[in-house]
Amino acid sequence: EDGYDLWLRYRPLAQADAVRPHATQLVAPETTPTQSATRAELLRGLSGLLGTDLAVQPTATADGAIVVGTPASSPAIAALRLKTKDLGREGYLIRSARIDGHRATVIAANDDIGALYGAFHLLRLVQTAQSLDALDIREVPRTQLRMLNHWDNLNRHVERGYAGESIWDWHKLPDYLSPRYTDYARANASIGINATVLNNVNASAQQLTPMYIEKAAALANVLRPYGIRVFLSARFSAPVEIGGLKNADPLDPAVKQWWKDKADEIYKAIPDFGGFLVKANSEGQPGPQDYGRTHADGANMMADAVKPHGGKVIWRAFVYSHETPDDRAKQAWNEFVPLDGKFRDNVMVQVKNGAIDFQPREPFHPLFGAMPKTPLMMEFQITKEYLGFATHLAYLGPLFEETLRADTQVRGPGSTVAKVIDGSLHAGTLPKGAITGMAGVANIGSDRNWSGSHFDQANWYAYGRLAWNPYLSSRDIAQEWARMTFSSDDAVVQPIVGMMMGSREAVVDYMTPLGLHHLMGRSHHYGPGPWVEGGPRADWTSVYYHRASKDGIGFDRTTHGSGAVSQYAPPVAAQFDDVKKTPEEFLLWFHHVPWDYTTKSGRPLWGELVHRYSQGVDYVRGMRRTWDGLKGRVDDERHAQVATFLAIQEKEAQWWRDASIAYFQTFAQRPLPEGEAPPAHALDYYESLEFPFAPGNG
Ligand code: BDP
Repeated sequence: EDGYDLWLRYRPLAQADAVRPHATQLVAPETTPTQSATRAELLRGLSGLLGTDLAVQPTATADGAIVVGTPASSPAIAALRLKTKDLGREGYLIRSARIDGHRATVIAANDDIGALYGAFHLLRLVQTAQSLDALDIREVPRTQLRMLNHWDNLNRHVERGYAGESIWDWHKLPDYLSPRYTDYARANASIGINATVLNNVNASAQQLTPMYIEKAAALANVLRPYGIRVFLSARFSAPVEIGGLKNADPLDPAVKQWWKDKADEIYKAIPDFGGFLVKANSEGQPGPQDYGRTHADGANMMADAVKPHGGKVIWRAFVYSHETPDDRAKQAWNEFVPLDGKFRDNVMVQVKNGAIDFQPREPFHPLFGAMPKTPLMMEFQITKEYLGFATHLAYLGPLFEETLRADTQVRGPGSTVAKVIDGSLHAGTLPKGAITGMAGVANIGSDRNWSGSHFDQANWYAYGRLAWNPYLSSRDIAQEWARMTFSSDDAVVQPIVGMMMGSREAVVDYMTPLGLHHLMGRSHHYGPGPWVEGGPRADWTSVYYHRASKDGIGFDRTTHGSGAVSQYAPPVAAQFDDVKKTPEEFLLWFHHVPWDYTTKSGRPLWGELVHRYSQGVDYVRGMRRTWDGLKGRVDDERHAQVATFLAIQEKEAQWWRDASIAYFQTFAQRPLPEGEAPPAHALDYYESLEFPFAPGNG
């Protein structure tokens, strides 16, 4: 197996005998493309899993029928008079029922897309060997836009991509539609993803030219039956670059008209086009501030252009100014909070999970909860820019979950980030009909296994499941995924889930323990670079973030330091302001702490730091042992690749530990704690390593 089939492998199931009586025939309409996709998926899945061919019937004539549809598409479902009304367009019911006197399993929805989602759910039940007796399932997604952000360039280079080239073969589009696009759509629909931004946020204006609109339209046609709407990243200066205008000032009538015309042109080609994603005035990208205007001026101008077509504008809050020398962690809040309530109702502001940049661990972004009148969309990074690229096994479910469960306390205890994202926390203050959503920076590429490694598929999967329901547990998701992806045998699943659940924490330990952050190699972010200093911007260096000196280490963001803590609600601010109350995982994020500060373990800070680095490496050794023990129980091809990647991970974890310890010891000026091995090389060796061809760089 090469991993192409993802979690939709549909290999013969050990427990097939128990399921077969529930899958004797299929009653499913086939008059629309979505209905055809639903029927085809059920036939493919069930015949693979059960080794039987289901008879497709117009009505249920025997026990064990699977009956799928909407009240409009299926007379049998209409006759059941199920309460489908409050399911919306995408929700569904799965029920054990009697139809014409026969035992049946019913998948019912209001719309074809809900039925497709229900079909994938039923397949998941079978794949994970759950009983199909007495089913009574009701599912409605908690967020409306569940979106992937591809950071794919038109030349197929993927920014921060570690899985080969872009999946989009722009050159051969619109004529050649790779079958991969359909499999991409199936995989996404299986986890409820319903939107995709095809191109990089560092956008090329070319994407909006007629030739590329036509190519995007061809992709939209493939994705549409699976409920996936296409969005495009828009370059703010496009009116100048491809429109021949003198400027891109959002208040200039000619600029407004240009975007209106552009929107009309796109909607002609893609009637259900989702809208624009915009990165503006961030990291050198053009934006409204170039003309003395605000983010709201820019977003609203574009929102007005897509509004007549039902489009959205998703405006990113990942901004930090070129001029401000202030703590970078504070800048998005400073720029956006004053704009709360000033955006059009079809604008969403997309906020990264943390205020710096997709680090192995960050406290939740202080914007969550701070803009009660603006729909905020979560932005997670599925691709592992800062977590070891494709070769390190790091299951991101716990990272996503930790952020979603974080308590902003803005409306008292229990004001979780998940409740900000699903709109429930600010239901009274958000604009009427405000949209909710989550975005994940995709880890998908042209590699045969899609994500560059077998285990990185789990991050795509977990992201989708949490976008559908931000309250799910990452452990449950790991169980599901491992069963579908590797084996339904518990003796395989449990060790794999065990490996996965601690894997992200291990990366934190061997890269950036105790709240350290942004210590990766300069610009490519491969390997350790705590010594990185100088260059164009202080906040692109490591020394800016760790601030190590003879007296201690860490970034003082308290009220005595940068004051970033004050951007959180008072109870959270008070907690982070107090070194004793700050959770240890954020210690050096918020505090500059002396080397002999006593940590919770009783070890002095220096000893604790070294201990964490070693603990991270040990965890990887443990994963290798566990994985070796699964040889012969997982197919050889995938087993061998994972084993090799784990060996790479151990080597690189050791490199991270050794280089970091060698570097920080020059400040701590203390011996290594007893029993800790010295770094394999001297510091200058680590500093001398260069990786000009590391993948994924901008
Ligand atoms: C950083 C990446 C950079 C992206 C930027 C962004 O290093 O390549 O362009 O975020 O999100 O994580 O815009």
